[in-house]
Formats: sequence, structure tokens, C-alpha cells
Amino acid sequence: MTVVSEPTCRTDALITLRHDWSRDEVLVLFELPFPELLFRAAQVHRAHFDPAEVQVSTLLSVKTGGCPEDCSYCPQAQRYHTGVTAQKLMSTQAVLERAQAAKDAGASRFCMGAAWRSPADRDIPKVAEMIRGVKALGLETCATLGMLGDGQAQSLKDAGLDYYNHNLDTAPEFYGEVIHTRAYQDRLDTLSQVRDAGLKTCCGGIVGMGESREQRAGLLHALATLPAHPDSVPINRLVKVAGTPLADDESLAELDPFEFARTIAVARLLMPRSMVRLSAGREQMSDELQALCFIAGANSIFHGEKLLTTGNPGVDRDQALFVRLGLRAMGMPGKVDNAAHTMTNPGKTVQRAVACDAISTATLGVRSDSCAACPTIMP
Ligand code: SAM
Ligand code: DTB
Ligand code: SF4
Repeated sequence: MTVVSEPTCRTDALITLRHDWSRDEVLVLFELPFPELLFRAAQVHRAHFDPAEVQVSTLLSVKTGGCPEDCSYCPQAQRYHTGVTAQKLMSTQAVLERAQAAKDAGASRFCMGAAWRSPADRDIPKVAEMIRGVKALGLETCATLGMLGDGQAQSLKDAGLDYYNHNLDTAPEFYGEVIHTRAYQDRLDTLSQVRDAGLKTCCGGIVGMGESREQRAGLLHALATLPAHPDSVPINRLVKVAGTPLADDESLAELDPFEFARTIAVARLLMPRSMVRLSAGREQMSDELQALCFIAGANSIFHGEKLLTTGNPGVDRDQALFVRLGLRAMGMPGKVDNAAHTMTNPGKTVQRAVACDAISTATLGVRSDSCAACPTIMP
């Protein structure tokens, strides 16, 4: 057995970006005592981000259900009977109304998802029109449309797309247990098209699908040794949707919440400058687990009652959690660095950045008397 020494925790290790992690090194991080792992991840987090800031994104399913793929976790796969009804691609106008509402509610980023294996060339101009419209609202744009063919990433980039989300989902050797209709290499090829087009990559995976710790390490290793670290790394905890093979597998044990927090911490250590997104599965998580994840370096969430087809914590629950943890939403360009303020004051614009009691109250998501009278909120 090879003995792997613990990766060092010197100051330069806090800021150095590495692309040469070995899988054994990643596993050693997973196996650190929990407080030590969280401490290290929190240190790295602070070296690159304000640990009190969390990016708030909104997700919209612009084309729901009817997908020909067989991803064993997915409620949108046509072949499983999950109660999701297949719908056509939404109109641009309907998408823009939702984007405006998301902006008014405090989101700074808007992600559009489609249940496609890959988009047809005829769909690209329609999605491009949506992207142009969302961008024109001043929102950061992200899309997840499946595998991309030649030239499609470039067309999306030309329309103003900022990020493309395409996940590796799990470790290479566990992948075949979950998905049979496309290969790991197909995913790597799409990611390379995305990078070549100059788009930012959003790439992560799902845990809690019955993979081992070694395989969770394998997923994070695969992500951290891509030619460039993904700019954003969504870590999803499996949402069990009845009718999907993974939900119907009674032998599948729940993932230990501490193991989920470990996964977030190791992602933060391996990819120090990436946004680590606490993605699907938050509705089933306790507030305490989410807090551990924020300490471990998660700095982005999806906000709103729904993800693509499954539930997400309600707006009230998230605001209350931000209050209790003293977190604030990351800023919107041109406004005070505080989307949460807008989140609690829909339709009103924060005009200047000041550190006053009212702002700190509002950032925490409570509309108090002092907040209502706050001179920084303009009608
Ligand atoms: N069809 C496109 C694709 O597969 O790339 C885009 C949409 S797909 C729903 C985006 C990601 O959502 C998947 O790669 C997977 O990681 C995540 N996801 C889907 N169903 C999930 C579930 N039940 N629990 C957790 N994550 C899920
Ligand atoms: C990602 O990794 N997680 C988000 C986003 N990318 C598109 C999607 C989660 C979907 C969860 C299942 C659903 O709501 O249908
Ligand atoms: Fe289709 Fe994407 Fe769901 Fe897989 S994850 S079944 S590709 S929508």
C-alpha cells in the first residue's frame, strides 16, 4: 500500500491552485478528523472569499421532461414514471417574465435548464434569444441543455451566455451504474467545447447515489484535475423522486450528513477559487447541516421554491437561515453589494453602499421598522 502524506496546510497552500492532485491525496483529505477538515476548508475559503457572502441564483426549467436519457436519479427521464409531464420549450417572453421576477426577488444569476440529451440546432437560436433577454436585464446567465455539438457553445457565448452547466455527476468508475445512454467521455468532450468557446464552466455532481467515499473522492478528483477548475462546482445531494431507479432502490442508504459536509469541504480545498454551490437536496437538509456546509466553503445556493422539477426551501426559510447565520447575498452589479436587501424589499433599489444598522438588519433578511424607514431604499 502506498503511504500518502497529508497535504500541507501552510499559508501558500491556502492560495495555491493545484491541478495535479492524486486520488489518494483527495481521499486523505476526506479522512481527516471532521473538525480539522472543516477548519482547513474554512481557512481556504477566507483566503479567496468573504465567508459571510453567498451567491443567490435562480433556476428555471425552460424545457421540462420527456428526456430520452436514462440517468437513474432524474425525474425528467421519459422512461421513468415520476409524474413529470413533458412540456415544450417555453416562450422567450415567459422566460423573461420569470427572470425579471427573480431579479426583483434578489437573484444575481439566472440559470436555464432543459431536459434534453443535447439541443437540436434549431433550438439554439431560441435559447440564444432567451440568453440575450436575460443578460439585458443585468443578470448573469447560465444554461444547462445537455451535450453540445460543434459550434453550439460558440453560438451560446455569442448570445451573451456566461456559464454553461454540465456535470460529471460521479466518479468515472461508478458512472456506468447510474447512466447508460451517454459516456463519461461525452461529458468531458462537452466541457472542452464549453472551455474552448470561452464560456465559464459550471461542473459538479451528485452524492448519495450509493457511491463509496473513495468514489466521492474520485468525483472531486476528476473535477479538480480538469484542464481548468470549473468556475462553479454544484454539489447536489440526491433528491429521491419516486419512479426513478435510485429512489425505488430500497437498499440505498441515506448519506451521512457529515459526509455531505466533508464533500463540500474537500471541494473547497481542491478548488479554492471556484464557487461551490450547495445545490439540489437543500429542502431535505437541516439548517444545521446547511450551516456546516457554509462553514466548509459552500458559497452559492439556488433560491426559490423550486429547482427544475423538485422542491427547494421556501424563500422564508432561506431568509430566516440567513438571519440566524448572519449571511448576506452576494451583490448585484451597480447596486449595493447586497442582493438580500432587495430580496426583502422587492421592487426597491438600494442606492448607496453604507454599513448601517438598517443595512445589516436587511442583509439578514428581516424587514424591521428601521429597515422600512431606511433612507438607502428608494421606491
Ligand atoms: N439535461 C441536462 C443534463 O443532463 O446535462 C441538464 C439538466 S440536468 C437535470 C442537470 C443536473 O441536475 C444533472 O446533471 C444532475 O447532476 C442534477 N440532478 C438531476 N436530478 C437530480 C436529483 N434527483 N437529485 C440531485 N441532482 C439531480
Ligand atoms: C445542478 O448541478 N443542479 C441543478 C442545476 N445544476 C441545473 C439542478 C438540480 C435538479 C434537481 C432535480 C430537479 O429539480 O428536477
Ligand atoms: Fe435528461 Fe439531464 Fe435528466 Fe439526464 S439529467 S435524464 S440528460 S434531463
